[in-house]
Amino acid sequence: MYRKADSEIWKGRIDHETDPTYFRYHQVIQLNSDAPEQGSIGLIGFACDEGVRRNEGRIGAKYAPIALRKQLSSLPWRDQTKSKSIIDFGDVICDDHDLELAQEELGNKVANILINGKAIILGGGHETLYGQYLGVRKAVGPDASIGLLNIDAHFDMRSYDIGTSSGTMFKQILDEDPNASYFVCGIQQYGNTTALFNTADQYNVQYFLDEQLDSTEFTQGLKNFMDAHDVLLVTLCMDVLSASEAPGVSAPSPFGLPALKVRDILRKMVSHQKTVSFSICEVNPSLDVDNRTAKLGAYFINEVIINSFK
Ligand SMILES: [Mn+2]
Repeated sequence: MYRKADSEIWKGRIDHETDPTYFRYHQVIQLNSDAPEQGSIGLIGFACDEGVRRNEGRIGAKYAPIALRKQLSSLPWRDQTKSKSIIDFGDVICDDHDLELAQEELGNKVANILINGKAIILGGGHETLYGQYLGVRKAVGPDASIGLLNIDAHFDMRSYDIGTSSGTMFKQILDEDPNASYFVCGIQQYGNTTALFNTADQYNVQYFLDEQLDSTEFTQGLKNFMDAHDVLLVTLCMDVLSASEAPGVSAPSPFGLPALKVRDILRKMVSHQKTVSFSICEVNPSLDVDNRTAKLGAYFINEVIINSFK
């Protein structure tokens, strides 16, 4: 159910052995630290696509944690503050269809990381988000208000009467947690049924369609939502991107967002001082084209690292 971080994955070009201005990620990453320093960033993988399988999607996202690390490994390390340490804590694995147990285990790992810093979760199908939420809730206690920020083409608020999946997490959380609220942007008007829009209205979800993201209403709505909560978590579902820029996902969006737009929104979300955790979900390496989606995912992870912990 768990494998430790592997130094074999963190390999790449070396321009200089000792001068940090030449460093890339694989030269600064620490593995499986027992005593992380305060203010560190912890990476934890969630090698799971059981939620995607249950949601009748195309499986393969469980290979993403390794694919994302491989793409991140050779990116230049541009942290000019020199104050961040970054630690890979390995992967929680779901091999036996027991999604609920794996999500609980991910939650425990995330809560541990949050004791000393912030947590970046390498999903996994979007069911990763539920484990991320469990970890944040465990870390901050029951009374803190949590704002869930999702960049996604879909609401992921289906009924879970016949079981939870990668399409039910936000309904699960809102049903069981009165101190959680939900903001989602990038929703595709014709990528969700009318019933799902009705569910979102019924649960007072704040949502913005892909075509509304240049408006002042969006900018102001996002700011108000972030300011109104004690703690924020951010999740990025890679199927929000245009299918041409992110082909390696279970459910591609022909009218999805451009990568630069997602980068812009992501920077706003993760630079907020209340944001403690980010997850990247739904990269599916078995459907990818020339690692395009995994590489874009690694660039987003880098943006999160650079723009948080200021
Ligand atoms: Mn999603």
